[in-house]
Amino acid sequence: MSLPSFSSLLLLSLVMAMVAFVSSIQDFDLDLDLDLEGGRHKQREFDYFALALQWPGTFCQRTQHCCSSNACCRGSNAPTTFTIHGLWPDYNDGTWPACCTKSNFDPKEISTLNDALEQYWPSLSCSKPSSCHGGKGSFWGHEWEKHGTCSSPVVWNEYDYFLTTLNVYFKYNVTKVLNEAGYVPSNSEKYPIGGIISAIENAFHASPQIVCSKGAVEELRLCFYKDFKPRDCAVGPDIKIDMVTSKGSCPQYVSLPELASSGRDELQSWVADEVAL
Ligand code: U2P
Repeated sequence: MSLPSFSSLLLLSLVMAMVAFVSSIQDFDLDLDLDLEGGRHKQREFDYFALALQWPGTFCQRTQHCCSSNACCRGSNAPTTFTIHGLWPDYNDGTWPACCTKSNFDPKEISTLNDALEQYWPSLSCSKPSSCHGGKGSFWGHEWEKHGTCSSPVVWNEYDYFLTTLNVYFKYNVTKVLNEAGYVPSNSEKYPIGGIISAIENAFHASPQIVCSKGAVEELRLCFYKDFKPRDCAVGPDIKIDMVTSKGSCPQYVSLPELASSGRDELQSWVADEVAL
């Protein structure tokens, strides 16, 4: 067998170098696709924001017992306007990213916002929601870890997430718009859901999404482009019209209940319990 010539050896090593180069490029692509964070695939950038608001008059009807973290139990100081549930980055197809980074909630980072958050973003329940990386935590911690961490490249840190949400909430005052249109809290009136939606569309030039429970408005969502200009919540080109509608789970006529007085009675027994301890 004759030995390979110098030129064929050179050709062979050139080919091998090219194969190694091409496969290193492919490995690099693969690394980008499989960029793991906290053991899960990195989630793609969201399409829009939903500002989710809750109606205490409906939520607080569910209060079984009281605790210091539940704003339903503040007696005459319980909230009587829509309060914040969260600012949610969403996809146009009706799904959403969640728990995107390992950034754990740190209450110290938002201590200067505490008073505003207690007033406008209170928990309306005593139960502790699950945190992203095991265990249970606060309502704010849950919202930051589940949704806030998915808000880049618009919002990058915890403080910005809460401040941005408060600012959007103040700018688009749903309670005021509804009151001015005659939709005031009442335990006897029922209002046409179409009228409520129109009042919001007229004020903000975008359709909200409304969620009901037993015929009462429970949650109302306003939606925004990434620059916080209002946009319709319900339909994008790639979502089926009946998947999410403005009316959500609501009947033709809905109620906007006043805050239940039972919360106040329970407050007294809760305060008494605390004092007795
Ligand atoms: O609607 C029920 C729960 O689903 C989560 N949700 C809903 C819509 C959406 O766009 N994004 C989203 O996360 C909410 O879960 P939470 O943030 O309360 O854990 C909502 O309560």
